[in-house]
Amino acid sequence: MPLARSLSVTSLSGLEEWDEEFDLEDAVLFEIAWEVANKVGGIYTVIQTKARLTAEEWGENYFLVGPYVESNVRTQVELIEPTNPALKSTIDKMNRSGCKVYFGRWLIEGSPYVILIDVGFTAWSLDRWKSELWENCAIGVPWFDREANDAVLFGFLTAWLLGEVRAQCEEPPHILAHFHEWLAGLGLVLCRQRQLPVATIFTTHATLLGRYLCAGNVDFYNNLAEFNVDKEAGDRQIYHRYCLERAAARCAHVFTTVSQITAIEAEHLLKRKPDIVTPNGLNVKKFSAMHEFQNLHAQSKNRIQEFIRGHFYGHLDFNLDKCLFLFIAGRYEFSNKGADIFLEALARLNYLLRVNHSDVTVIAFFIMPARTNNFNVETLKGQAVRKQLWDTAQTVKERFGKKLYESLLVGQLPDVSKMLDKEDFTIMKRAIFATQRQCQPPICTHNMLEDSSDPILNCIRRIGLFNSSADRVKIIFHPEFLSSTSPLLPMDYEEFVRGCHLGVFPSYYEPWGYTPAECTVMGIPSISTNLSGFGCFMEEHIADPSAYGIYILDRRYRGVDESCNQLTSFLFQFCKQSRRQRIIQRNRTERLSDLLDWRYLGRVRLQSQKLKAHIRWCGSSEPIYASGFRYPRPASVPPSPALSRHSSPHHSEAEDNDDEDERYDEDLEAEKDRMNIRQPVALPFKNKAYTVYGANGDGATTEK
Ligand code: G6P
Ligand code: 1S3
Repeated sequence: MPLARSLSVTSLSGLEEWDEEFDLEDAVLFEIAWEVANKVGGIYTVIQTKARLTAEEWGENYFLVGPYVESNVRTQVELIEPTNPALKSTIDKMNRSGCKVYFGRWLIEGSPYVILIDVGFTAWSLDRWKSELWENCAIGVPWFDREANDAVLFGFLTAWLLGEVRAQCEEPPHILAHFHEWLAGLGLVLCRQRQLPVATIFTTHATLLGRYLCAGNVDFYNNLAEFNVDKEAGDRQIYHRYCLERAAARCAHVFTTVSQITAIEAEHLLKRKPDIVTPNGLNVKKFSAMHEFQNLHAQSKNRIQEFIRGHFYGHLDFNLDKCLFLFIAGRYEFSNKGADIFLEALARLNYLLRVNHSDVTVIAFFIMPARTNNFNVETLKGQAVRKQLWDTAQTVKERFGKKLYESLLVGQLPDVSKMLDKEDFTIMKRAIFATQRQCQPPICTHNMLEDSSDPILNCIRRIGLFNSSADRVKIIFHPEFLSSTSPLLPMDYEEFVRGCHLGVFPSYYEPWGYTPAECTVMGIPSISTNLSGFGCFMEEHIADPSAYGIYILDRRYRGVDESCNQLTSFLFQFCKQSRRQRIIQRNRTERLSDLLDWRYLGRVRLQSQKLKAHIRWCGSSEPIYASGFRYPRPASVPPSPALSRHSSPHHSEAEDNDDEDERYDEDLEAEKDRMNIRQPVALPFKNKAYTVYGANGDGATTEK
């Protein structure tokens, strides 16, 4: 019988030669992921933000293993000779055997060592390895699935690397190998199948099947226990990928995931309950003064306003100073990421703002990459027209200034009526004529390749939000990640987030959700859901999240229509806040950043006793969060139930006295003492019963 079929997948065996106790100082940690120095999604953020702390803790004994992608290496990695002799001989040996393995330092905070493997260079081994995989693990990978082929190559090469490192040492160290996600999982399966004495950890950041099922019309959370997983995977043609993922989860000595909700999902879909939940953190940079991040907001907001001036040229009939910038960003999964209910809520918000004669204008950005063939002409023209108006104003200003100067030189006050001459007026009239526009300001900044079937565009067509003058809600769809070198909106993502007022992430499927976490550490309020890892985590650790600008939408116990109404209400309440209230709320949001710092949030600390590898969840020296710490409500929000029902901050005496911070700290300490523990909310979930919405002309919504 093939070896792996008889493998006791959940056993913790294979590490018999490990000591009862060993010094962590001497252990070597390999962290293996497809997103090492290779940005694809959230796993990159996990590894990149955690690197400094992990490198500090493990020093010379920490190595990241990822794929070699030349364009990334050119910009992010300094290639060097391996420092460790065993690693050097391993890499040399592999390279002599027809592989291309590189060693270097990843140029991010902590400068961790990276081992990068060129999987394409070893493609000649693919067929052989695939048949070995079939022989030993009964997993057949079809030829046409390029990603799965890469996973096979990467898996065999990482297992080879780990085995070889041991072989090159006279006294092999204790090796811990932490694999992320299915693309890297095969290396783990092979380590177990070859019985390498390596302690293995597998972290899933989302399950393949969960992602696919949620994206379809399936009532996911209520049927978790019912799915025939093999059939569902087969129906979606991901059976082989699913097998790789499930094998990794089942074979790992320690299996982890990023949130409680994904732990439940993994238990049902991967048939193993995670040993531990390890929430994702960030590398938080604290400013010495509170006003610094507020200043950054103002600076970035000015830059977004400049873009808006160009984008809406000829239609700038709204007050930019009363304009709120909302955004959603991430992988383009229309319903998983909640873009569907965000659009519907925007249609309802538009109606509410109109009937209430609000002077607020909302501009909602959708930053989700889709297939395009570059920026569209109308969008680029907008920025060119804005630039031209600016240049015209400068020219006239200079001419005006010169006349004024000359008049003052001869000791006369200028005759204001003669300061602008005919030529000045001609230049200005020409510039104004250039701003005439026959069409509405564009929704989409790019030429979409699949314009007619694009879900965001189709939804906008249905709800009728076309950036018309009467609309109080405008939409801009930027189907590409932001970049500071863009000719259109030259800002990187962080700058953009800082300039916005609210991040909106009403996800249906979101194992963790870095986007609202990033907003929080930058002091920008956000909306997430109680189906996202982040939302649940915040709900668990903060007494009154909305008072801190953390709005958590209920997508568990409410139907889609109800959730959509709740989202509309959050947005409408937010629009009613004064500038002062927004500033106070941002201050509060920013205070939560410590909660999301890797330094405090916790680190995966590996220890071994006879059980070989077990993870102790620790939050730095003081594991407060693990033991149920809860942030109290901010001091300036009155404790009365009537008032605390409001989710926006209230102007109170406390705010005027400027002593809110001190009182808050006292409250915080008192709360730390109490250590109030709250149980996570239990299943079941409200039926997803997905319905198609349509906002008719007056903004009322009809369910079909
Ligand atoms: C920051 C700046 C203020 C600015 C404010 C605008 O707090 O320090 O100078 O007035 O942002 O806030 P808003 O919410 O209107 O963008
Ligand atoms: C996944 O990336 P995603 O956006 O596809 O991993 C992230 C990091 O753990 C997580 O934050 C996110 O929810 C998952 O979905």
